[in-house]
Amino acid sequence: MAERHLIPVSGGKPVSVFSSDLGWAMGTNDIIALFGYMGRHSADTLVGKNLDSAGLSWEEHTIDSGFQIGQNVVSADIDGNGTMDVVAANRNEQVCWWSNTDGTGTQWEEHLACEVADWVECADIDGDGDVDLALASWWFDTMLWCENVDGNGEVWQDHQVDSSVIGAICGNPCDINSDGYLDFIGLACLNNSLYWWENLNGTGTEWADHVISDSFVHPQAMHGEDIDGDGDIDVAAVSGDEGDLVWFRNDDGLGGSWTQFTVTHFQLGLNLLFDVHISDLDQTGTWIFVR
Ligand SMILES: [Ca+2]
Ligand SMILES: [Ca+2]
Ligand SMILES: [Ca+2]
Ligand SMILES: [Ca+2]
Repeated sequence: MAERHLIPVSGGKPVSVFSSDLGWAMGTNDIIALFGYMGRHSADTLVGKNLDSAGLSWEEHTIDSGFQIGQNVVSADIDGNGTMDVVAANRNEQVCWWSNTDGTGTQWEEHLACEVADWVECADIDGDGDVDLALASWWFDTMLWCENVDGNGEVWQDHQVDSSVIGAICGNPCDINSDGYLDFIGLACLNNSLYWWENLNGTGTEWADHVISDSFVHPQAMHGEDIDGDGDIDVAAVSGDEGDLVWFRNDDGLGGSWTQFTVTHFQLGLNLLFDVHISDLDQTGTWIFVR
């Protein structure tokens, strides 16, 4: 049985957390927590916590105390200067990023990237070497991405992937058909469907949609990872209403055929599963996290 460690936070219940080395203690991963629409409707705060090498000592830092109704938070080097920056989306369809200006995690400068989405993940969608934003918008039923035009996060151009995703959440970039081009996975919560979109030419300007499942009730989150260790990307998903955690096997390694397996069923009541992530924390196998 794994040992459990509690990381105390002063801001109530975080709506999204992410791990990244923000530079407070070099070489150790910090935790970023976003406080959003659950329990905190004012003075929403983005905080990071400093970790010692054993993960037992934490210090709280505020990155921004004015980011309202946050939805999710991630981290990547948006301006390409070698420091890990912070990116978050909120339910006002705003996607902001904070530059870690001196690389120590103590000085942050806020930038508005776009106002078209409420879910963000970071990846080099067009393969030109800089970090772009993979986006989903519940409000606009759209999956899209924003191109980091000059590579320093100052100028962004949005590109549509699919504008008919009813109840879109979670645009997660991963290479489903193993051709070297980053594809998208995402879900239509109100259509009970999970999809992937194929990045046809590798530049993110042409996409083809493919169904993973059209009968998964009210999906809330999904994440791509090689769950069975056979070299291709599979997909884990959670249903908030049903309390189901499942994974879909990428049968042919090309995203053309999927088989659903149930991991577990949670007796949690309604709407209590919000997120799923996959990681090999201890190099002994794959762990699936839900929240
Ligand atoms: Ca940076
Ligand atoms: Ca790019
Ligand atoms: Ca691909
Ligand atoms: Ca696999």
